[in-house]
Amino acid sequence: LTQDELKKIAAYKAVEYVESGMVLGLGTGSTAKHAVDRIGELLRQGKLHNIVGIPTSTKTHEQALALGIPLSDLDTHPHVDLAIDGADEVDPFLNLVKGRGGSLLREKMVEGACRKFIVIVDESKLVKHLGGSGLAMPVEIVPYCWKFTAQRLQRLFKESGCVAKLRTSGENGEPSVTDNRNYVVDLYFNKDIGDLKAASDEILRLPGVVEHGMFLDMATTVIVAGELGITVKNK
Ligand code: DER
Repeated sequence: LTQDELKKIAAYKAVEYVESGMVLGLGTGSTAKHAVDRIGELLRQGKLHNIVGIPTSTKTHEQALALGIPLSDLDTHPHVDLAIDGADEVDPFLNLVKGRGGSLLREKMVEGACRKFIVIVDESKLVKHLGGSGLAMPVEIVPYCWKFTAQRLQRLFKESGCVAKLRTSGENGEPSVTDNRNYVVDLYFNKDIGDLKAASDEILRLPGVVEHGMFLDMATTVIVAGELGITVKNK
């Protein structure tokens, strides 16, 4: 099975938890895309009805709109029944790294407002510790004096050999800009982050920081699709 087929299997399994009448947080990324497609399909087939979707990015907003999924936002629906979204890393305690797609702020807002948050991953996302895989841990920051903020982030985790890199897009290396008109600094650790809560607090205390990609104690269920089948992990 290809990685995308595994992502689709996990996504379809998660949509089985969707009931008619729900207000749904719609995730962002290649795995969540399958879940949003599936919700649109079930609505079209009349197997689901009066669903309201709260998209976690303009990209998901456009996808859901094209599928005819009725959309709203957190101002109108401050309490969300269920969110389904992917993740970049999942540790054994269901803590996540998210945001490599750059949507972490709206994802964390929507998923933080949910009664249930189902994470859908293929087995390659499972890690022992967050941040140790050498992949990026994203931090959304304001554009003003981004170098100053990036330096302060890097210094925070000096002993973890942390390197902070501004996320750029396109060939001319312009800074990537999020849906909220902010920048993203990716933190690269050469060993795992250790005390996640302490790291989270220290990052959020920096005045130029908007939000980071560690989703601690937020997932209620993680659905993992692997070669040997589907595993459902509950908090
Ligand atoms: O950027 C994000 O937060 C995405 O949800 C990411 O965590 C998972 O993206 P993927 O499903 O394309 O791997």
